[in-house]
Amino acid sequence: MRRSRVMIIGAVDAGKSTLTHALLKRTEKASKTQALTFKDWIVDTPGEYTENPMFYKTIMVTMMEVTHVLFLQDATNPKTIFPPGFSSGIPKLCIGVVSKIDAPQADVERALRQLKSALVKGPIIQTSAKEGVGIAELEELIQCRSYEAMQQYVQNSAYPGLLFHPEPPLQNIKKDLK
Ligand SMILES: Nc1nc2c(ncn2[C@@H]2O[C@H](COP(=O)(O)OP(=O)(O)OP(=O)(O)O)[C@@H](O)[C@H]2O)c(=O)[nH]1
Ligand SMILES: [Mg+2]
Repeated sequence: MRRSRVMIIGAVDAGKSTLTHALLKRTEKASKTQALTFKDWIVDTPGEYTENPMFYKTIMVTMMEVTHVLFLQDATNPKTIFPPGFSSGIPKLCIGVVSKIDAPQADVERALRQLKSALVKGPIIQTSAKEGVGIAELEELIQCRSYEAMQQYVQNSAYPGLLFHPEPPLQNIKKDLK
């Protein structure tokens, strides 16, 4: 099987380039991304491309070349740029990624809510590219080539910062508490 290829989308400053370098084990520091950037098996995008519908067409065309699309949500950003159900228009394997969980002002629960709204279905993983947290697990998720395989990976993983959305309803809740 050919190697998985991913595209990373998300707001300006969400940490897309820093995550790209972490996944590629490169030590260079990220600077502002100006255009679609092909780095090995990763397509890094400028935040403006997801923020501005004018660029949607360019993004969609390039997306055809990848197997996975990573939706990056910055845990320190109260805002999200992803419209509800955004992933439904993307015929690729979508993965929600929370970035910057190490930051003091990170609000991981908020980022998870934002990604659950954007993603119809798929895994959501918490990461810190700065501290290398969740990066190995994200790499393994990217090796999975179906939603079923990703779901299985999530079920078997010991990493606590990982869920599969939508989560199954809680079992054994006593509906009748009378
Ligand atoms: N604390 C913390 N900061 C991070 C992390 N990842 C990225 N940053 C910081 O966030 C800022 C933006 O990072 P970039 O990787 O350039 O963001 P980007 O999404 O590529 O931005 P654009 O190319 O402008 O769209 C930089 O100052 C990074 O140092 C992280 O895991 N933790
Ligand atoms: Mg960038």
